[in-house]
This record gives sequence, structure tokens and C-alpha cells, in this order.
Amino acid sequence: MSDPLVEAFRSRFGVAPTHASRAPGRVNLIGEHTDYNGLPVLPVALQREARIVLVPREDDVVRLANTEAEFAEVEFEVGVAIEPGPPGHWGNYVKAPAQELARRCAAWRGFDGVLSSDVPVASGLSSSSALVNAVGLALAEINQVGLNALALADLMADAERYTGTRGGGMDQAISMAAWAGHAARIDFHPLRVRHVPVPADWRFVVADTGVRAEKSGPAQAAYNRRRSECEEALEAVVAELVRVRRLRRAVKGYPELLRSVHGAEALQAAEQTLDATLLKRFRHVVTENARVVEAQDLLSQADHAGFGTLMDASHGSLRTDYNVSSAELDELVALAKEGGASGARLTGAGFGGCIVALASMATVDEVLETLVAGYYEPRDMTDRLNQRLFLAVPSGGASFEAL
Ligand code: NG1
Repeated sequence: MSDPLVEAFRSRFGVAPTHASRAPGRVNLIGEHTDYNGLPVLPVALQREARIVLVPREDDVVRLANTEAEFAEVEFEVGVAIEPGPPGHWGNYVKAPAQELARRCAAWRGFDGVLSSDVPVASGLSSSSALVNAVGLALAEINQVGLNALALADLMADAERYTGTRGGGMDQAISMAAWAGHAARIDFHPLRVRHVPVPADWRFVVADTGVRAEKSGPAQAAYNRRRSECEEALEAVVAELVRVRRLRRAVKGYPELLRSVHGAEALQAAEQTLDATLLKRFRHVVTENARVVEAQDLLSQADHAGFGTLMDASHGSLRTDYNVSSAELDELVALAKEGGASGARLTGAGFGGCIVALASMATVDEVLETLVAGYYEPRDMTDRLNQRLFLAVPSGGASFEAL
């Protein structure tokens, strides 16, 4: 059977591609806005992915065409200081890994390629990291940099900051290192991944609000502001705990704080020192951390109801303490629950994008039906499962192959 991407490459470059690189998007089950605070997350990789077919070049040029006509072909020379395009330009997600690999691994060799991605853009499903990883893995392989998946994921997390988002490392890690059929509990500094099987009758419904959370626009500023607020809150709480002699010295980072004092005690100190906004941010981070730890246990025990309850609590905290939900996200969460989901929450950064809801084989049809009837135009929904409403199939991480 002919592969349309291979055909697209042939018609653009006149020869057959020799290699393919692919990296999936992800849906985060729980642990939102914790990664950049060094605290754990629990995502799964999706069946939707960025895929590139390519031919390595002998020089330092990268030419990458996109099967979507709205994204014009990008061409640049690999180097340690690659000029970015305008904010939000898709080419920046191609240049990001190239510059980082040139800086850290002296990888200079480029490729000719064609990209196709079916990860919805600006939906909280990490289309950006799927692209960064697919390009990064291709460049790492053709330059023989010899990094394992986690080391490369770490490097890709640094690389993506080229695009202006001060992200954590969740997306690059799950997209590089996922196992099919499993969720991953990911910890940071150093990056560690524990694979946890997803019970066979659990169904994760992903529903898109259709509101794009553009990481190059206001959502990026809001995201980066949250990160600064978390840093400010941490510093003030640590200073307070040192002042009352509960800490002998200032600790660095949330993980060290939460190893040194109990979460409840950290919250008490926060109530003493933080203003209303910083207190809410801090409370979200500390309580979400506890939810992730518990969620991993509940997933291992196949405790469907318990896991759902944690998802609900996560959404509540993201809505009222972290203020990253929206009317549309809240509406989809409410509909999923009405349809019988055990839990539902926004996924990804928020400000728009998708929710994820936990259903079972027994409840999934009703959940889908309630979402379609309550939110989507029935005429757009002749295929019940489509680009905006689908079931997450926990998938494997990025791969590179000779064709
Ligand atoms: P999305 O929603 O895919 O933009 C972002 C960050 C994650 C994480 C989540 C919130 C990037 C590439 N991704 O994801 O690291 O912080 O928000 O939990 O910055």
C-alpha cells in the first residue's frame, strides 16, 4: 500500500525517502503545572503523532515541508545561533532541536524531509513537543549523537525553550519514552520514568473545546507568569520556614521543600506569608503533587472510582486556585460527568484546548453521547470519534527507522 507521506516526499524532492522519524502527542491524566516545579506528572502518549520521512544530507541544511498547505516549507542552516522566525511560526519548533543539538552535541548534519502531524494544534495535547521530538530524534540519529531516550528528552525540553515557553519537561519525556498500554509517572531532576499499565477496561475520552490555546500568544504569557508566581511563592514560604526554624537553611525547589516538611505544614507557612494569588498558586502545586502520588497507586490498583475522584479534584484546583480553566472547559467537564464519567479535568496548560475524562467500557458510549449532544454540532459528528472527540490509546514513544 502506498504511503501518502512517502508520495509527498517523492513529489517534493524527486527521490524516495530513506528514513522515518515519529513522535507522539500526549494527554496528561493528572499532574498539571507541576513539571516546571520539579514535581511529578502522569501522562500517556497518544496514537496521534508527528511523522517525518526524510533523506539525510551531507551538509548542514535542513529543508522540511509540511503536508498542511498553511505551513510553508522551512529551510535553514544548522548552527549554534539559528535566527528564529516570528513568534509562533512552526519553523521555530524545527529550529529549536537543531540549535540545541548543534550546541550540546556538535551535530551539524541536516536533512530533507516532509512532515505530517495529526496531533491537534494548540489543544493541550503537545503537538509542539511531538514536532520537536520527531525532528530532534531524526537529527540525533543521522548525526549519531548516541543519547538514550531520557537524555534526549531532557535535551529536547531545553531545546523547546527556544520558542519562548518556559515549559517543564513532561511533554518531551512522555513523547520520547512512553510504552504502549502504559501511563508514565515522570519525575524530574534527574528525569525518571516509571511505566504503569493502564487497566484494559479503562477508557480515556479526549474532548476538544475548539478554543485554541496558542502558546505563542497570551496563553504563553499567562503560562510563564504562573511559573514565576510559583517561584516567588516558593521563595517566600521557604524564607518563612527558615525564620520559624522549621528549616535550617533555604532549600532549592519544591521537591526538596516537600521532602523536608509535610505538605500541610508548607501550606500553613504559605497562609502566613503569601498574598491571595500566590497562596492559590502554591496550594494548587502542593495538592496536585499529592494527587499525582496517590493517582499512581490507584492506577496500579485499577481503582477506577478513586482515580476519577482525583481527576475531579485536580480540575477544581486548576479552576479556582490556578485559574487556567475556561467556561468551555468547565462545560465539557460537567457534560462528561453528567454522562457518567468517573472523573474529568482539563488537560495540558489550560486556557482552552482539551479535557480528558475517565470512562469504562460500560460508560464510554453514554459519555460520548452526552458530550456530542451537549457541546458539538451533531452535523459535524456523523463520525462519533473524530479529530475533536476521541479515545486516547496509550501508545509507544518516538522511534526512528530506515525505510
Ligand atoms: P501544553 O498544554 O501541551 O502546552 C504545557 C507544557 C508542559 C506542562 C503543561 C501544564 C510545554 C511544551 N508544555 O503543555 O510542560 O507544564 O503545560 O501541566 O511547555
